[in-house]
Amino acid sequence: MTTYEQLIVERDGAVATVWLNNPDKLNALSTTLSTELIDALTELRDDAAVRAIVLSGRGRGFCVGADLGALQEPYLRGERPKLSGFLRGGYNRLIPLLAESPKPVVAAVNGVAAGAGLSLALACDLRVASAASSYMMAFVKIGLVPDSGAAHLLPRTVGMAEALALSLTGERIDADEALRIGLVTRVVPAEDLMKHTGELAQTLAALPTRAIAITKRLLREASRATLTEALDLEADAQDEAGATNDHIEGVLAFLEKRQPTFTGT
Ligand code: LHQ
Repeated sequence: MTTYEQLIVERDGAVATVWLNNPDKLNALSTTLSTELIDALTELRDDAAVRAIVLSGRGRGFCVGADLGALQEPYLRGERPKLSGFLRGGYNRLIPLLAESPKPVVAAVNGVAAGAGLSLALACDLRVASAASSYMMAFVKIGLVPDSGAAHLLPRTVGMAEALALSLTGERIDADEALRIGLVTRVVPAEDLMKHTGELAQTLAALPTRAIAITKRLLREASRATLTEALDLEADAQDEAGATNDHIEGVLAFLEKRQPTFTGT
């Protein structure tokens, strides 16, 4: 397996856990970290033995977005680099590797998730929150706008009213408030975070992986479709799912009153 400078990838059976590992800066997305994350997620996407992914941060932060330290010198020199190039070359490649991953991706949010770090969490399918975590649409605090998918993902996750409130104020909210507005799926004590998330990921990894991939794609497509179009998308997707070995296994196991063994095929 590849080794990284600011990333740790661990395997436990069919579950891969990806740790952001730039703890002194609360896992700010240095160029190294975001490049390594793109490489690791591409490798995991293409590895059939991996059937669920967990994303978490080492130290007291989950991820605080762009490494602002890298901007100091150019800004002090009076340079005004175009930020679109930075986004298109980096985060815009990274975010789909999470949001459109064919495998279920669980964020284990251990600490503060700010700016593009919150976007990373939003791009995961499920967000399990440590009671010690916090959330901040930090962009406005530095005169920027939501990026790395947050403009799309946040209103779809918490609704437009809460998305506007978080985005316009840059207010930092705690895990309980995040749960109340639907930003996270579950809050657990800090010391239970990885145990709880690991069990959840193992459960997901043992489910029909192809059906999960198709479900993720279908929900994305159907949310942009009319009802008539969605019914059609569902019918086509059901053909795909119905052609998997796991569908046959699921039906036969039910009828034979036994536990199914899904292979992800
Ligand atoms: C950091 C960072 C950080 C570097 C904490 N960078 N070191 C797109 C296009 C192009 C450019 C810019 O950005 C983007 C997308 C974005 O992500 S924009 C949003 C960028 N992120 C932020 O603005 C968040 C900045 N950080 C904070 O506001 C605070 O650190 C929070 C509220 C997240 C946490 O506060 P505390 O818990 O009090 O921790 P701290 O501020 O003491 O930070 C600990 C260390 O981490 C500290 O370093 P030091 O050497 O002093 O111990 C910080 O400088 C460093 N750090 N965020 N983004």
